Amino acid sequence: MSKEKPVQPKTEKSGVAATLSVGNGGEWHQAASDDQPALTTNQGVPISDNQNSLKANPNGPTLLEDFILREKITHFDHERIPERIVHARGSGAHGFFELNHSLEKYTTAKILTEVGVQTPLFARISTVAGGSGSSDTPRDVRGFAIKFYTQEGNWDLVGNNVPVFFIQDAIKFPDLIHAVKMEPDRGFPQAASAHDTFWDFISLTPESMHMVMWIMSDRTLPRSLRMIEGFGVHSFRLINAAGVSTFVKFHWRPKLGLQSTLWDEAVKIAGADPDFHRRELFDAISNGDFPEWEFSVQLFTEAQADSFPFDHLDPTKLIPEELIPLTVIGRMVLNRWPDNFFAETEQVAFCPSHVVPGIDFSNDPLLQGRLFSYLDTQLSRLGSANFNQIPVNAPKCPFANQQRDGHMQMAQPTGRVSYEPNTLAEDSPREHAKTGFSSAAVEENGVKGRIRAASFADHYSQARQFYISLSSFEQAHLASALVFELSKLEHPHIRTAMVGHLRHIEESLAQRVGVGLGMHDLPTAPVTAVAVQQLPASPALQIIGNMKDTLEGRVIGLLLADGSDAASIEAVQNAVIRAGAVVKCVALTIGQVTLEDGRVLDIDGQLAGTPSVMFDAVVIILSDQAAAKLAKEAAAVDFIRDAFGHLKAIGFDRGGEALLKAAGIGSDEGVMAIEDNVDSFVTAAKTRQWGRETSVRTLA
Ligand code: HDE
Repeated sequence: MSKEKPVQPKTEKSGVAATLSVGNGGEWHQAASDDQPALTTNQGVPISDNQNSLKANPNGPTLLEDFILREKITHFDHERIPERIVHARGSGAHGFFELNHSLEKYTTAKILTEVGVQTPLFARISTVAGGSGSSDTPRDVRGFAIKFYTQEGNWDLVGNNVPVFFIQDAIKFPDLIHAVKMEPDRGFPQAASAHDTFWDFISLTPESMHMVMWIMSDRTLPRSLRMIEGFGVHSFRLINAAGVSTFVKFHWRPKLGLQSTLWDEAVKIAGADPDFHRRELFDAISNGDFPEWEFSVQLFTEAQADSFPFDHLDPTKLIPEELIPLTVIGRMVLNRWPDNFFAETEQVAFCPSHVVPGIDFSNDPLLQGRLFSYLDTQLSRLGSANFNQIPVNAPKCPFANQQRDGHMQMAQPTGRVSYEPNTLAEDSPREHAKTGFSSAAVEENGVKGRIRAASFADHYSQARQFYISLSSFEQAHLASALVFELSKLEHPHIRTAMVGHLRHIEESLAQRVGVGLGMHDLPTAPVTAVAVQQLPASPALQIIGNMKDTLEGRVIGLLLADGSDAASIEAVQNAVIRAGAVVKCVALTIGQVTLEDGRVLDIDGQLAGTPSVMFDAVVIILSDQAAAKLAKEAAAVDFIRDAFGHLKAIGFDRGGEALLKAAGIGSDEGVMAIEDNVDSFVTAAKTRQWGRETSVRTLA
């Protein structure tokens, strides 16, 4: 549990019955008291009637004269702004960054040198492909964008939860996104990559194979936004006081550890609660259980970079931790949900080009293109070059320049001078050579052209390295994900091309996927520019091997009914809460249940609307009669079958056991009587029962 003071959601007066009066037409008016603010137009004119438009007579036409109606409707008509072309669906929160290790040797950026200082920030975590109303749990990369409001200006670190990208050059981005978005003639699929145009493009883009391994892995099925990593992806530069620059990669690691759902679970969550991730983040922050990430850097010199078996400027490559270890330098805590979703989460405008003195770009051609794209997109999305004046985008340090006017200008500068240099306004802002932003003094030479560096030619070695680094369970999930996605294609030649690529990554993977797709012979692998290197496995890339031994942030579901045993419930509640998790009680109806000792217990969720996919592990505590009744309820049987199928720990008492039998659930290490055994249940709940998987599902 975080130590920071909890931020409670604003209290709303609820349950206060409104005093209503009835108008001539039977419409209701809510009575206002003198101490309530007057409802007004945008011009401040008080409104006497907000229920009826102005009519020529009781049954007559509405009058054009009704400026109140016209203003209200016109404003409503313009309430939407274009959603982001990518990353449209996102959840944001305020927080802070605190440095605990100075990088003074490498940079002048105060945010990275002043230990103990808390820098305010706004974070937005998003899916990529779906529209703003799409669900939270498709198989997709998560955007991980942070706006730090530093003392030296805003620094936007606009990353993803995957450390590499699909393409090596920005010029290919519109094609990639057109291919993954819904197909233009039919308008589907929404928020899904399992369709022909995506895989057609990918099959013709061998540089995307490393990213393909990541997106088909469990990384793109996060259990919670609090359980994902974040990566700056590109190499950046840090510049120190002597003007010397060092390359850097940025990493975020979640305090709660990495955790993913299974595919079947993610699909069912999307139906049960399309806002699963957003709600979970909101609840955690509202309860003072603040999400936290460690911030780390990988620092390396040009000489070290030259010795890597890949080009670090190629965004389809990562630098294994075994090669350049991570140095933890600080932490990020998210502790305040926005007051208004539109004003903040929707209007926040991230731009990788927003850097501060002491931080600079590398020549990564993808990053170079991004430096243009984001500012351009904000202009069309927010409609004005003054988007920086929107509170969530404005720096929190002083800022002043001679930029003027434009749509929706909020500032009202005074005086006759709007240029620099000048002699007429002594107190007007000036350039400061010493503290101002300077680019790294990098020498550039060579022949101009539309060129791809030869050092970018190896497309399969790191894809292979990622695959062989995974646990056997994760490898199986990855293979099954490929089978699922490719099975959706109408054009078999795309499937064939993809399996051909897999042969360069790992023959056994190609074999698994080929068999899963019903291929008799494996297709020939495509030509490669360079031989695939046999890079060593990097265990740091696993999820399962790196899960944290904790129940913090997890939720345990108790299936109960009238007559459930109070002592068993209490024992589970105590143990689970001690372990840092939350308990939610589910019953056939919402309200309360009366336990066997006569006590009443509040119920958090109605069974049909609260399936077991909402929980990390479940406990079934029922009287014999309740078990017999629930055995006839499909929702109760599904609750248990899904918990078992999703490899969750299941605890039970005697009645619970009867329901398990009725659901046809056998026993294994993760299915246990809780009597005298609550601690074993808590231990089992911290992970999935991986050994069970092959007994419930045929994996590729
Ligand atoms: Fe983005 N990307 N991107 N991207 N991206 C956008 O900017 C773009 C890339 C990322 O929560 C857009 O404000 C190009 C890599 C995040 O508001 C747009 C290229 C990475 C977000 C855009 C890339 C990202 C965006 C759409 C290839 C990880 C959401 C709306 C050259 C390092 C930020 C917007 C938020 C959003 C362009 C590739 C991350 C169109 C041209 C690589 C997290 O400007």
